[in-house]
Amino acid sequence: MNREKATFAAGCFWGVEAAFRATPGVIDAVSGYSGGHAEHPTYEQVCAGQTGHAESVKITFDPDKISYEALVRRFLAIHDPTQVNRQGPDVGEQYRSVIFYHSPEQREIAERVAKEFAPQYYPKTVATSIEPAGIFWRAEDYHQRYAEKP
Ligand code: MHO
Repeated sequence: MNREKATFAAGCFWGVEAAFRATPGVIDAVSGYSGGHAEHPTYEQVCAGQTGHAESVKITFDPDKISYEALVRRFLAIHDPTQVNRQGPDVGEQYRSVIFYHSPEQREIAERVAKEFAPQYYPKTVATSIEPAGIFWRAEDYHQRYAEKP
């Protein structure tokens, strides 16, 4: 089986992880922190805005079952990409909207799809930033599969 990675930030990672886990072709989804500067960030530090990280979800998918483009479309569908440094009730830089690309091909697809979607949001603009994937810090166990907890 082929495996590829994709990383997205779209607000609180609990819901983002659950949405991607429920997407056919997704093999695994992990909640964590990306796009910041500190090492081994904790949830408390990220929430306090001390580290610059975004709550992110790293996805492993089977590209024969779902394309990267379909994942980007899913990402746009599950949150409001026009919100700046917030997502619904969650406010702060850690909730910003980001596509962390893992290859030049992913970058090209992300930019094309984001541009294609832009008119749909007019007069608002798409705030999603498209950045190279750097270090992904896995979040505390407590945050994994959080949406499945009773
Ligand atoms: N408002 C949410 C944010 C959680 S999410 C993991 C809460 O604290 O319940 O950032």
